[in-house]
Amino acid sequence: MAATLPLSSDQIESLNAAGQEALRDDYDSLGRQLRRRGIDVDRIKARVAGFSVAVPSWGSGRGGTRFAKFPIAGEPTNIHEKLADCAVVQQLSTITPRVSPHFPWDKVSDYAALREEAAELGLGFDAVNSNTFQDQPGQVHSYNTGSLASTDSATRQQAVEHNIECIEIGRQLGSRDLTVWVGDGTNFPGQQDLGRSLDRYLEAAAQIYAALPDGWRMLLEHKMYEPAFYSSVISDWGSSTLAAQTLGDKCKCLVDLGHHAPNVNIEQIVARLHAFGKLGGFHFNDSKYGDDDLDSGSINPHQLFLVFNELVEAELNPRDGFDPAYMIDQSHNVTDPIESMLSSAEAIAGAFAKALLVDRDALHQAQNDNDAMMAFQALRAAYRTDVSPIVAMARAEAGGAIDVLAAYRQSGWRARKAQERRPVGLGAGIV
Ligand SMILES: [Mn+2]
Repeated sequence: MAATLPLSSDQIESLNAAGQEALRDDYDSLGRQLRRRGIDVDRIKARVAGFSVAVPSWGSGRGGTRFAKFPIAGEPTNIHEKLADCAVVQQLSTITPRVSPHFPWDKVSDYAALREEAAELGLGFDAVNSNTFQDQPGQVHSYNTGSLASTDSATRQQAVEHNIECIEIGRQLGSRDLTVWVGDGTNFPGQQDLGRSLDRYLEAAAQIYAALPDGWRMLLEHKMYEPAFYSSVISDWGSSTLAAQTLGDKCKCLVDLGHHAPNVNIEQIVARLHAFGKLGGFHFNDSKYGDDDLDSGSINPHQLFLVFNELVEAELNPRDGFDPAYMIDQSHNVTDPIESMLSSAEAIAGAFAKALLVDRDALHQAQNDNDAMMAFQALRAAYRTDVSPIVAMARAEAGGAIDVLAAYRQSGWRARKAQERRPVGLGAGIV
């Protein structure tokens, strides 16, 4: 099907034409530098061109905190407008070809039509996300006592049925993963029995697991705190792994960068989960103090690189079908969400490219020799390489923009949408 892309290809091409010569110069220069290190720049570029990361439908809107959300004019207010904005990100960046939908936020009456609408925009669908962390209008049982781990059996059943409905919607959209994150937990010591709440969660989650179609996976996303501030039922990768192991082979863990205590060694968690065939997905973002959901690579790009270093190691040593679902998961509180997703996609692809530059033989040799300094230098040499010409060249060759932000701003997309779309209301808005 011929895609009907949202932006003018001519405009992108003419902007690219102006930057083509400088990019070629930088790319060739980097190519010479890498050749001296025994690396073929075109091979790295081909790997970057083959890389992709999903964007969440809700990421196309402004996020907020529990205090406030400050919407911008021209924000999307329904799944159709969200898809259009995600298509802009894909057209310019060329590495975000799939959208991860969220229900009930993205509910429509005809999912076959929605799938077609996305395909016409050059998009497919990634993991389906269920939502049992807030109540919806007309909902019979409140999640104020929790969802899958609620003490109320009817509430647990409602949460199970919602997840099964998400699987059914996902089947129609062409998804193959269900991501389950629950806000269940407590705010007071003693509020719930820590053991029995996990028992209830596991019993309910097993009912969802039993409904998984062939070829589907259930991804458990852990989160240390918020909305529960004393204890979360699936608080960390330990709880997540134990739950995934209890539920079965089709259940994997999903690591969200921001869902850990400050300074936790997340790259090691990646390695551990992979070692047991339980790494099912990764959510990219960044944080300074807690689960800030800041833009990927904006605070700690070195950590992002180290995570990708483990993902590349994992890919080279596959166990139990290494095929993690990658997604950007951030809250865009002060930027145009499209610009944040463009900038983040570039940061993520760059971290992947740097991880590909690591001299694995040198690294492994130094590790075997217990040469800490040279092992570190193998990583350092890759990390300090400016890979932006590789990422930009891969993008331009795929029809994207050399300078994604300049191309987006020149397109006037948001100003046009501000005329066409209805305004978003004020209010609190945790994404
Ligand atoms: Mn997440």
